[in-house]
Amino acid sequence: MAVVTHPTQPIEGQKPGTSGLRKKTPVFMHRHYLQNFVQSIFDAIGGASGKTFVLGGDGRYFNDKAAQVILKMAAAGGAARVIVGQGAILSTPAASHLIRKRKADGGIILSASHNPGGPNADFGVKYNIANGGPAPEGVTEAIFARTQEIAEYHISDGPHVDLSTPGETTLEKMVVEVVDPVADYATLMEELFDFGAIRAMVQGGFRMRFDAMNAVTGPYASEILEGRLGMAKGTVVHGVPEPDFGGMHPDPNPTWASALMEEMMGEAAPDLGAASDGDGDRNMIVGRGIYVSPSDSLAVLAANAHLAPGYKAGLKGVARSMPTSTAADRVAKELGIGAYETPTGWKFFGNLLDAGRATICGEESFGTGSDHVREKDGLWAVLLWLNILAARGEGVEAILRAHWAKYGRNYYSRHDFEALPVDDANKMMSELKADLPTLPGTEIEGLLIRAAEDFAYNDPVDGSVSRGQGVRILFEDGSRIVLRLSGTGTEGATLRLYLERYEPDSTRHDLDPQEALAPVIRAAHELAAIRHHIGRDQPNVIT
Ligand code: VG1
Ligand code: CO
Repeated sequence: MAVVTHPTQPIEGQKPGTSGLRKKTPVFMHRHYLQNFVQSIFDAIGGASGKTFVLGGDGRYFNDKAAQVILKMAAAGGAARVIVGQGAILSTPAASHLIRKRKADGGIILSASHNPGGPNADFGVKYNIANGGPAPEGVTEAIFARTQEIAEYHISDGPHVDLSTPGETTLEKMVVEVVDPVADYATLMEELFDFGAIRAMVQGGFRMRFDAMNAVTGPYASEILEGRLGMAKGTVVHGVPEPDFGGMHPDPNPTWASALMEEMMGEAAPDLGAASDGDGDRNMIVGRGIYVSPSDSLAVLAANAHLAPGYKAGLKGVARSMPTSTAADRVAKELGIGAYETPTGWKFFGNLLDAGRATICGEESFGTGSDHVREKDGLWAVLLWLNILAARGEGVEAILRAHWAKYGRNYYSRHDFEALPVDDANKMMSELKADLPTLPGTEIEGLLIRAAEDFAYNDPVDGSVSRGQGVRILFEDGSRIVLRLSGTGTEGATLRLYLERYEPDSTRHDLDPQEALAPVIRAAHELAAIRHHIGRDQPNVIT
């Protein structure tokens, strides 16, 4: 066994986006592509020598082979230990937990999250730092800079490591420790939530459906929901992770989880429906006959978290991404705690969580989480909902309606326009940005514009500034429009249009969100001249 050094050359476009580097699988499988990026990670963090890493992924096509390459490169770099999930499987939140629990120096997560998997679909690599969270911009920029100048990579020519059973082996001088991917995570969940109360609710006839979408949460949900909480076998559907997610698009929203939506809106709907994404960090919550928008879910969880043992001392603060609705801010105000607004992407919550300023965080894109790890956590959100349902003895609809009655309803929707020509999308955004200074004080569709800006974030903890994080237009009545281009897509550009309107009057809380938002939607199309630039006025996905 020996370390071999291969020449390589800078590869264009290896710039980590919202959540790591995402490309088509064949791109990642192309000669040296993965190796180049992994070596750039190790170089950017001052080498792998003597360090401990966590490694795992969502099980998508190429997950197993990529894991072997990374193990051999870590061994070549002199890493002391790599803790890897059995079968190279770890959900993103479980990886975050392992990094923290084992005090690892960092971790590599193999996933393209909610993007489809398979030989012609998507793959991704993400580096997480010692706090368990996604590398902050300073680190991802250093990684990118390294990809621009790299000349060689180092890899062991040792044999493939058997990852099929827990235990320890060595590769070069590095220990490879294979661990059960579920056990530690499930134990953490038992510490945070009142499993006894949830079990009692289940024994009293409570039923739920969890759609794992053939992705990584299957084994976690089966162990926790059916195993430890005693729910009926079959509660978890699509529970076996498959390399191509069984052809499913593992994005838990009403469009891609349509079977679950249909069941929840039907006659025989169970009490709670939930789904998770490819790597287990997202969640969709549906009550019997009622969909809970992710922004509302964040607000309800923040308002009720104290009912769970892990949060009984109350919250230190609530943080949300800028495009997420302001419903959570109203809860923070009522609780007298801090409310923070960050750019899109979980990496921006890390400092607030580490500094003890925020306890619960959320994004409109079906991501919610807390300071128990440094990633969003799909099953955590489902369990917190279960704990709240058990503690309050009420259903999802009653809880949501009571929330709106108390705080008002923030009607909210996101419209995605996918696979756009990159130049058209960029031109639209730059023309809109050029118009921003002229907008305040003007009226459009009966709405008066109060402010219009390209969002910049000043991190209150480390003082770093992140610019160009999305255009937002704020109206006098509290309505908001946000436009930004996706940083996770792999085909052309994706325009995300976020729409919000506040309705305090509880006699008007039963509108269809698209109807309630109609003037805001029209204003957005006029202001950005969407049809003019991209030739379309209908989105592909509405959430
Ligand atoms: C999307 C979401 C964002 C989320 C990111 C990663 O990014 O909008 O809120 O943090 O995906 O989610 P973008 O740049 O495409 O809008 V996932 O579940 O990686 O883990
Ligand atoms: Co995800």
